[in-house]
Amino acid sequence: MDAVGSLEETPNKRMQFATSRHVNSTELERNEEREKYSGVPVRLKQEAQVARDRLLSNRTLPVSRPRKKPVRLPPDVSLEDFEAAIKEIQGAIGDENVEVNDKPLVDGWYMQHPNTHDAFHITDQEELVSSAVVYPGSTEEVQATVRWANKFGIPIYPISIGRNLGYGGAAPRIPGGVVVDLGKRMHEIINIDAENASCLVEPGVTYFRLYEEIQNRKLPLWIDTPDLGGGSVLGNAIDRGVGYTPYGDHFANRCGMEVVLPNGELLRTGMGALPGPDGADNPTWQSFQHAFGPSIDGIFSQSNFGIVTKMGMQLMPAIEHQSYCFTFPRDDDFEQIVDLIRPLAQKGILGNIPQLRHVIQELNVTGRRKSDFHDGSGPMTREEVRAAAAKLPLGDCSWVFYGTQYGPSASIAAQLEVIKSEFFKIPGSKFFLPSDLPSDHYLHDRSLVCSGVPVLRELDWLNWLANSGHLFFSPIAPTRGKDARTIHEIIVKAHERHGFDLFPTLCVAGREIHYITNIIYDRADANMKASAVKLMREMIKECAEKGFGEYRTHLLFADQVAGTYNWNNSAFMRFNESIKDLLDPNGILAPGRNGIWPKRFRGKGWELKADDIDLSSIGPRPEK
Ligand code: EUG
Repeated sequence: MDAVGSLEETPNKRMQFATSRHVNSTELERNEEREKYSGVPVRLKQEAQVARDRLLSNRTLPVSRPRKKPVRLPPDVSLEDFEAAIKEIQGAIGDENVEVNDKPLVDGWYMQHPNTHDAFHITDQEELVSSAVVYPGSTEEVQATVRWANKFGIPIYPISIGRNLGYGGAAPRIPGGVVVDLGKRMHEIINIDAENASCLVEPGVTYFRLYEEIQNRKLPLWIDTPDLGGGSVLGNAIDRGVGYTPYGDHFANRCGMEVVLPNGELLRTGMGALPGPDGADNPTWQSFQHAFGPSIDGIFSQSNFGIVTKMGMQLMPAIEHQSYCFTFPRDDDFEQIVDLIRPLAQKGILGNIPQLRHVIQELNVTGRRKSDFHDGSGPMTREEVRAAAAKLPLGDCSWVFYGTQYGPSASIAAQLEVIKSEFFKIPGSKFFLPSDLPSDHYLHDRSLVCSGVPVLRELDWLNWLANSGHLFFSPIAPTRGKDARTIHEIIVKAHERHGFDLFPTLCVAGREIHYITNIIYDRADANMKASAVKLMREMIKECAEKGFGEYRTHLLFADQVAGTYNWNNSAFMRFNESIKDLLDPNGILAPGRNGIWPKRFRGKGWELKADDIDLSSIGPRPEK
């Protein structure tokens, strides 16, 4: 594993550390440690190098700048108490496993991502920053960290790998919170059970590593990976991320969890609650999700009720597969495409969750810059997209459907005949296999992802603008043409109002669509970032008015999104708050994450609501 390249471009970067009081290891040593568990596999080294060089060549911002402000302290904690707290946690888990965040912030790139702040800062880079990072090395040390946080009243924000990019990355919601980076020292693949087709992993196990390990052991098993392979298997599942084999619903394919509660107590869910013989883990922990009694796993997903330190995942036996795509000529074919997908998906004829993309993504997934296709500011026109798409392998079209079928070849052939006969009802639609397209076409990468091989291709989007950051808007709509059109029109108009290109990727299941849009902005352009905030705020609001809500969101929009789930006087949030206050009376565990605030912070001005457009300073605001 390799993090691919150093970002060391400013020769005097080390000098800027002069104000630093606690430097436990140098930047380089840290990178080496990280490579071991969080780097790219050898097979992707070359590709990663190319991706990195291309991204950095499109960066005009310096690698880092001197910090404008001193270390951001946790709320209500004096410098003196903070220093005492740091000493104490160093004593508990080792000096070298605690770092104060007083060095220049480095956004890095996907493989060398920061755990100090949001690399894709949507507000000022120094706003969503931690005061320190701690690296527990065991479940016991996670418990010790939690007890320490309770003692000092310090908010802690656990991350697994921290590549939740587009949703806030590794950043704490409260500036000055302490990031608990679990991945660095807790990255064991505890077990791969070939017969049961399952694994048990710690937070720091990435898709890349799990995949490589299964290949090394020559096991006929697939993992399920999202579009990018550097994330945490456990972290993505508890954030309810999505992949593209038949096991694509990651949280649905979990099996058994181990959780440190906010009071430091340790809990196992599912069959893990029943001790195995002679102190061993329960033999059916990774076999049966539900066990006996209430199913509580769900409350540890997209919450802040516990720190998941182990998770079981079911793995899919390897099988033959065939990826393909269809193109559709007109923007207005959209409704009919969605209505054709619905029965195919409900009947299980479509093999995975397919992606329906607008043709503009054929441009940006080549890794080329917007400026290659468009002069000046403002979004690309439809004519410009058309002219550029005409020169690409799929040609001038509007929508592209990327699907994959699974099973013995005769079965795949029969499935494809059914699917073709449906999609060919749309005049002018075309069908492509990977063999019909050049070797660098995106369909070849889809083919890998849809058979559980983690890749990096989707990073190429980020060359669109200089210093590109991105933010996902991720609402759920019914799989029905007219609903899909309603949501699409809201999103189109909002993007037009704010001058952004629209990049829709729809993950279409039988009953619902994850409509993912990737808002790309220049991190050096404060106005564009402010516009992206307004765009998000308006889309969340307008979609909610039609009954469409987000499945996941960036830290800074979590309050607004959570606030839209307000049926019956916000019964759902009141229930969450009851659990939060019961489990975490001191409010130390990830306050504000997923919009859940503990009593200590609730209603004290920390919430960022629909009308909070100015995010230039994150902290308690006067109540309006
Ligand atoms: C994507 C999909 C997601 C998500 C973020 C990005 C895909 C991008 C289905 O969920 O949350 C190509």
